[in-house]
Amino acid sequence: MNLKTVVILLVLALATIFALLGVLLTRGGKPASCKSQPPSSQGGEHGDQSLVFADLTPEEMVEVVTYLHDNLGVPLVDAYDANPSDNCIYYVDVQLPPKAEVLAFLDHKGSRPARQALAVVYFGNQLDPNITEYVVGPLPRPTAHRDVTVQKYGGKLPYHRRPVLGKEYEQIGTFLQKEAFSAAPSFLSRVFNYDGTNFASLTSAPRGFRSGDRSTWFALFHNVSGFFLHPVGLEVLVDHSRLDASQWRVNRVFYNGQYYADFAQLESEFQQGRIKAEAVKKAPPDGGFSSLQSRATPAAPSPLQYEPQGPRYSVRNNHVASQLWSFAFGVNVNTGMRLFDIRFQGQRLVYEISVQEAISVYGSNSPTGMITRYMDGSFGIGRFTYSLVRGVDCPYSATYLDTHYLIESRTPATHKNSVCIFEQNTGTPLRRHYSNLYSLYYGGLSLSALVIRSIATLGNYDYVWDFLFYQNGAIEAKVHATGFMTSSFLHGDGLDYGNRVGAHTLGTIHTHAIHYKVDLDLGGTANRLVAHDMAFESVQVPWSPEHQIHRPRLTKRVLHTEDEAAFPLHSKMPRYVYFAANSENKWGHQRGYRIQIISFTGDHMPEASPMERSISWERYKLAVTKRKEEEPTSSSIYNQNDPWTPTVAFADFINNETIVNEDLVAWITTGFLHIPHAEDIPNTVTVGNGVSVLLRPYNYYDMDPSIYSPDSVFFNSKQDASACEVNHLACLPQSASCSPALPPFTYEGFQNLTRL
Ligand SMILES: [Cu+2]
Repeated sequence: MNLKTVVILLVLALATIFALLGVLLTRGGKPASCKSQPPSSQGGEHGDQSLVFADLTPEEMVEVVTYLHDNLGVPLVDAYDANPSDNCIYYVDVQLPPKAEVLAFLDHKGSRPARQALAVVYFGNQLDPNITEYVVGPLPRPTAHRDVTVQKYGGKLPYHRRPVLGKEYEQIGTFLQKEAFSAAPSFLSRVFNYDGTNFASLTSAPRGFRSGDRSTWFALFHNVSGFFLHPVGLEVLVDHSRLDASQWRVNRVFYNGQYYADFAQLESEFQQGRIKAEAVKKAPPDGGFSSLQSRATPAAPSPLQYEPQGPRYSVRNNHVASQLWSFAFGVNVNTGMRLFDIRFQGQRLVYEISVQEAISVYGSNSPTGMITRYMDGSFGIGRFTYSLVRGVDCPYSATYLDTHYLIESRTPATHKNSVCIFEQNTGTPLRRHYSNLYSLYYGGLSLSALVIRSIATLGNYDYVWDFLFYQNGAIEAKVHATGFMTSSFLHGDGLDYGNRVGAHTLGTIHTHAIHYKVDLDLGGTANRLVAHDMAFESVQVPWSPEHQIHRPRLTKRVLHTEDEAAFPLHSKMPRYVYFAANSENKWGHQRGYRIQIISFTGDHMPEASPMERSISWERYKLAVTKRKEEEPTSSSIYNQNDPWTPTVAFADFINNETIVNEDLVAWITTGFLHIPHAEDIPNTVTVGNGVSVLLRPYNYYDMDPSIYSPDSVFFNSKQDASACEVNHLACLPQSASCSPALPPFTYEGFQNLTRL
């Protein structure tokens, strides 16, 4: 080989290296940003009709508060500062118009219903203290208010049923710190190094054993990050039933398995050496095992979803629309997210779907744990719907919306980015088939869902509330539980009530149950409820009569009354229960939507319990009743503090009325048992802790409507599947090789703090 050949080979080699480098660099370079589409170019149609369901605007809230201050004729204290013996506005929320008025407006060109507010007022500064509910209107400039309490509840609302204000909790804290604890100075300082700040407390509820009681057990924890996992073993029962806080008393004290009359007795027995003090190691400020701080440094980002040509849904005011779906939404201050007028391909399927209540019933060998039956609606699922974190709580590129509340304050609070909406590709096929018999083809459709979500944090727990809309016409209401468990100090026979999850921490057994209201309207409001199931029949084989076979047979039953349509938790419910319209599909079947419940509930509470009626909705996995304006909700915020005389007892809704060709509501219970275990530390995970209700078409359409989805993929063996004209997925390298324009990360969730 001469020198010339060597030089030529060298030049060729270098050229190849540069060419390869060029290719690699281009591939590694940042692709162009995705085309941004005008927000409504791919979504569905919006009118302003959905505003009939809209939550109050902050301006409307202010108008209502101003009106009440000017017109109630009594002094009103700002609820933020109100003593139990004051009058104050507890909350103001929208008062939705009756369904008949709304339907006349939406469907029959009727006039727009008057816009009104519901104001709940505590009258503590009266001879006969009570809670009064007013409808105030018309908005935006109210001119009248009407007391609706007796009409709604059949009588006045006794004052003792009122939810506890933040101010009352603060006063209890002050009472404990300034008064109660001062009777046990050496016990507190020597056992806990108590310095006036290093305790956190958690309330229990209900607060006693009979109507009128307001005695609450508070469990004390080390005040560190994730304090729910750091019980100190000290719990205190405070009677705060008197309206004058100076008359509040400690009724009982509990420490490490023993009960004491008060702190003075505890102190005296401690000084006499009769108390076995458990040496608890001081927790670090970040909580140690309860810390949520990452234990690893960030590495490569997790997979992201993006919309190459922008969102395929749009949002205007409280209305969401995609090519297939549309609905209105709101967040009720007590019960949380609710949707109205859900339509698929323009046809209404659901008038209302809403969360009614979430309850947890606890067991423990400590008093706070064993008495706890939290009814979260009373604490307020909506008001504790906080800012969502982009990229964790919802996809990074989701649409985020603010919500507004007026509760325990004269002024509205805005929770930024507390509702998110997105379309999600689950990465699973909604349907698919590969054929290699007789003909070769493939047909499929990716499973993507339009989702609206909010997350409520109720003290220790976080509930993720989702409503999902699928391309086959199905709707799913889903809830996941996450956040911190609450715990008891491990002592004695504690392991009969849960698992040990820390040095002194008992994760206490509890149930989660959630109640949904689903007001389906299929082809109008007159619907019926039908059950289909399967039974084996024993038959002689026609061609071989000496043999018998057991043949599955379809059983069909129309459920005629509310009693027939109420399915107790442990009853055998037909596997197909569906709402049927007064019309038929192409094949002569009544058009229907099936209710499918994904739930793991067990016993809710023995009916012998004096408080069972207050959660009697949980007796039934499904109950279908005739819809009534007088039966708007299955629970009440007043049930928590007086469950012995429930303000709303759902069981009373079931009184054998006919449900054939009536406007029907399905009330659905879903839930699960939670035995906290080591892997609930530091937080319970959503995986496996989700339950849901599915509304699925059952002969409603003539075939699966997803066949019309533009996302469908089909090709056969004679086609070139890699050609863009044949298969839209083959276009992706061109049409979707863009990088999403991600908005900057922002978070404004620490601006509306809960008072503790
Ligand atoms: Cu739990």
